[in-house]
Amino acid sequence: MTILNPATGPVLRTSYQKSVAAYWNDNPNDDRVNTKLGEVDGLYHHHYGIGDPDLSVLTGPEDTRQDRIVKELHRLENAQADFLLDHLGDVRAGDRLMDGGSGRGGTSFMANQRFGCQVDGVTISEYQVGFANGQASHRGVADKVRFHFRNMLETGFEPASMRGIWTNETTMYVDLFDLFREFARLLEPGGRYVCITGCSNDVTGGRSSSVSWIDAHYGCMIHPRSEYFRALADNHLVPVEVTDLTAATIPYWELRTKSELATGVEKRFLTAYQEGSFQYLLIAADRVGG
Ligand code: GPP
Ligand code: MG
Repeated sequence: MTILNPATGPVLRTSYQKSVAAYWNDNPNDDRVNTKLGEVDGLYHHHYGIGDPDLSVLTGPEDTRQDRIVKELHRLENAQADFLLDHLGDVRAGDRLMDGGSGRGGTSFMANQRFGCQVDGVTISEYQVGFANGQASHRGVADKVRFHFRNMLETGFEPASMRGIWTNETTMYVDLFDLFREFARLLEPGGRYVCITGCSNDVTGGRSSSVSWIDAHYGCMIHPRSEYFRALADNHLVPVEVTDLTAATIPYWELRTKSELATGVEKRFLTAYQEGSFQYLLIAADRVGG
């Protein structure tokens, strides 16, 4: 059955998009690294962490060590989302924000908690829409935080309707020129776009085997750093801040290697970051012009 977004037609337009949706619809069967962390405080994330872990979690009683690691990894993932939200600028309770690729909703709930405003999350995974809307009801914020089965490349939302938009590790699934064209359409003049992403480093030349391995693991297509800035510039989005978070995320990955929830991707991230072929970036940009 083809599901239509009433405003735009089919939500999944290509076989690649269908395969990405299938991955995230089937993922819950083998997803303890995200569900166990989410259970700590009810914020379920699909992104990584930043900041200095408290390494004392690795010492102390062995029977509770794994729980301490889980809590610490989750704290670093919350810190990453907080850092992203710090860059959305002046958001008022009457504003509207959009989460592009909203996953299980963690960053959207944190945004609503912080700003008190409406948040619309879009994802092409129907499982994620259901999970996140369930969380919204459970948290008593379903009137303000809503998740939609929509494609962030063609949301169907009204032009200039968003004060801010973010993508938290989701841009590696889409063409950046198509994405930023849609975001430029959705943002009000002076609105802010914030992106946290992993990108390949143009300076090191072609993509490394670790970056290719990460792509294969998640079924994504990591973009070079340069492509972000070309696609932003082409779409009336002017960077106001760029932060290289690579050094800040390495300790998260080191701690994750010590968790029984480790998935095997940890050493690829560590190699890619340490050899310099991959970077973890925050980019904040303003919507300018007509
Ligand atoms: C997944 O987070 C994030 C992605 C699949 C995007 C890829 C990100 C890059 C920076 C390349 P997750 O929390 O679902 O992954 P995991 O299950 O490994 O924790
Ligand atoms: Mg995760």
